[in-house]
Parts: sequence; structure tokens; C-alpha cells
Amino acid sequence: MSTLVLYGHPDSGHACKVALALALAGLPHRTVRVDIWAPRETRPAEFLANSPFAEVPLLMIDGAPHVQSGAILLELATRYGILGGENADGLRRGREILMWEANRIGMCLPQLKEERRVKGQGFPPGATDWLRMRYETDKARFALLLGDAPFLHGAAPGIGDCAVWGYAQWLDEAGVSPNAALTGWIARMRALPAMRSPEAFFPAP
Ligand SMILES: N[C@@H](CCC(=O)N[C@@H](CS)C(=O)NCC(=O)O)C(=O)O
Repeated sequence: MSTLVLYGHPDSGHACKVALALALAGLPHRTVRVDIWAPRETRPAEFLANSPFAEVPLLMIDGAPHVQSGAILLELATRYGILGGENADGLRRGREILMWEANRIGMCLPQLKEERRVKGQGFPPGATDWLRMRYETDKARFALLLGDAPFLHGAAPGIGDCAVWGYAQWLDEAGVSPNAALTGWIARMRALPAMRSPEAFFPAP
């Protein structure tokens, strides 16, 4: 079994995506909480040496660094044959959702959440309206992607569900509303036995 060490923080939806995947797959791992609000130079030396942008998530697999949440999810799925990585169809589905998430819903939700945290400071005029407009399209597309299935990967969640969960868990904080598809999916995600709060995924030391 590999040695897995995940660096993250509860305020990072990107880190939560990976924490959730590890939890759903039951992969034993250690987490290290990195204070993403503290100056970069104060972060742990091993983290700084292995995360090129000093960003979470960083997943060390047997001492080798893995960064970028989507790439990490794909690595986990393919390496361990989990969460869609069990077969070619599941992996294709995972890749498609990850690309969509990164370009669309996973772009606007973190920005909308941040805009509220900083009360709009530094956001140019019109930016929030544009992000909200994109979110309206994204939530309609989410419903199309989900269809009648309980999860984006079908009967059980996969890496695509983990990716979307990262920031869809914070719709209130982003100041946007779900549609029926998102409401149902969020409830099912929250009910998963492996689901934890961001704080529980990355407890304070
Ligand atoms: N594209 C990256 C985004 C990672 C990212 O933006 N991480 C943020 C937290 S959500 C971070 O570490 N910020 C701290 C900093 O930049 O100093 C991914 O998918 O992993």
C-alpha cells in the first residue's frame, strides 16, 4: 500500500475534492493542514519544496509530489482503479466531467465565494454579474450531465462528483441558488457515509 500525505486546508474546495476522493475510496492517508491565509514562506518546508505555486492540494504518493486537484483525482482513479477508474467508460466520464468542472462551475463558484469574502474589493465592475451569468448556465448544464442518475458517475459517485463537490458544497457562501438537480445531488453527497465537513477533512493540529 502506498504512503499518502495530503496537504490542504478546510477553506480550499480544491483540497476538499481530493480529501473526499481519498475518503470515498477508503485509501489510508495522513493530512497536513497548511494555513493558506498565512504568508507563503511560513508554510511547511516539504510543502514549499513540492508545490510549485505553494498551493494546496499537494498529494505526496510514496514521496512523489502530485499537484492540481483534477490531475490528482485522475492519478488516484487510474493508479488504484477507483471512483471511475475501474473501467474505460468510468475513466472517460471522469475526464469529461473534470474538464467541464475546471472550465465552468469550478471556475465561477470559487470566484463568487471569494468576491463575497472580500466584499467585492479588487473585482472589476461587471465581474460578479458575469460570474453569476455563467453560473446560471453551469447549473442548467449540471442538470443535463446528471440526468436521472443519483450521481454524475451513475449509481455511485466518482472523481467527477468529487470535483464538482469541491465548491458546490458552498453555494450559499457563493451567494447563488441551486436548481432541483443540484439540490438532490448535494443532499445525496452529504449523506454519503464517507462525507466529512471541510474542517473534519483538515483538522487543526
Ligand atoms: N488549479 C489548482 C488550484 C489550487 C488553488 O487555487 N489553491 C488555493 C486554495 S483553493 C491555494 O492554495 N491558495 C493559497 C495561495 O495561493 O497562497 C487546483 O485545482 O488544485
